[in-house]
Amino acid sequence: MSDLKIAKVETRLLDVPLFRPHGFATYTATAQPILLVSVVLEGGVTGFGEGVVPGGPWWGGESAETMKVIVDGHLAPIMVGREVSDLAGIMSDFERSVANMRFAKAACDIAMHDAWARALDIPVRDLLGGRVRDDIEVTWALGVLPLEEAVSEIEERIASHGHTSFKLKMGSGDPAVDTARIAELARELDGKVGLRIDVNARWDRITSLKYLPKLAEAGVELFEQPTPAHDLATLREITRRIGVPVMADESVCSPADALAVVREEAADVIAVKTTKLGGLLESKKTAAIAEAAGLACHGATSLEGPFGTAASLHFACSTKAISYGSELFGPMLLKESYTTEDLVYADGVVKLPEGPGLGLEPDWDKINHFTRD
Ligand code: MUC
Ligand code: MG
Repeated sequence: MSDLKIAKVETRLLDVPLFRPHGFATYTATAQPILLVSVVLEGGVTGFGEGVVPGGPWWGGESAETMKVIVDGHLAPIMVGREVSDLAGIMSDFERSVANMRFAKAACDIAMHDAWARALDIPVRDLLGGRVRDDIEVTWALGVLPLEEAVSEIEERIASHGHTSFKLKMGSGDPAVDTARIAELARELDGKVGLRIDVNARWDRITSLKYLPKLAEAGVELFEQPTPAHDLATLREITRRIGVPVMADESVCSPADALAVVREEAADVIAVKTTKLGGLLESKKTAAIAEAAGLACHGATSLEGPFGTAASLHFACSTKAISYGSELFGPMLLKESYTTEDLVYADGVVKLPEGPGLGLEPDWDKINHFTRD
């Protein structure tokens, strides 16, 4: 028997209510579906990962349900019986059996990192190269909301958690109305906090070139993925013409995508989501490409729960290239979480939890409560 051998992989679907609905460009979520993946080692240690997309399959095609099919039927059989320290080899074997499905692979990558680090009694950050920081700034994201509600949520978050930057979701309605809403919000806030927008790839070239300059004039400080993922030429045009930093999100779902953005000079910042990239190893490669090219990286989120967010935090705290802050606020959007201790958010930052693995322990009563029948 080897303590590090993977004895079994378990999955369960959770539906975790949000404290308020979160409106995206094409979908409004009231709960976050999460595939909780447990990797159990022969020595008795268990590691946890989360399969999460923002609300549903509208973002990238995968959902918590598709992930369950892929993990149970195709990825778990590759993991079981292998040493967890074969992690890089297991991830590479995933590619031979399953194309794409990066969110599902990320959940397994993270659960294996957690199990391995717990077995070694070290934090996941140490498996990822060690410390560059102990906390990171957190941008709070607002769903699509009427002006008054947006202003009051921003005021509340400044007072309660000291956020200094806010992301506003766009792309859901008439671009003229949507732009007027954000410009009005920027006027009300009068430079008190940083404002950025995420259009989730919903605008075409003409719409972007018409409305983004108005948002620049209103003081918006970052444009996240205004145009479709594949259209790097337009992203480059926006980056060159408007004079506000542009962040690529949907355009970068692999290290090769990051290289394409670098070659096309299509963006200033890359949104690194450990989920869409297929886990911590692929995120490291993506960040390295950005860093070598002089691009900034943002510690982005798919609205993970506590384990997924902690994984992205260990990654950000071991990766110098994550130089453009984070939006690792996912657990705060949940009405209630499911670990014995919560991640600590204060003064605009989230702190890396202490302890082995991801540094969080499951609360099984809550997990059972959120588990889908
Ligand atoms: C995205 O596209 O960035 C992150 C925050 C949020 O509100 O939506 C996500 C997804
Ligand atoms: Mg985005």
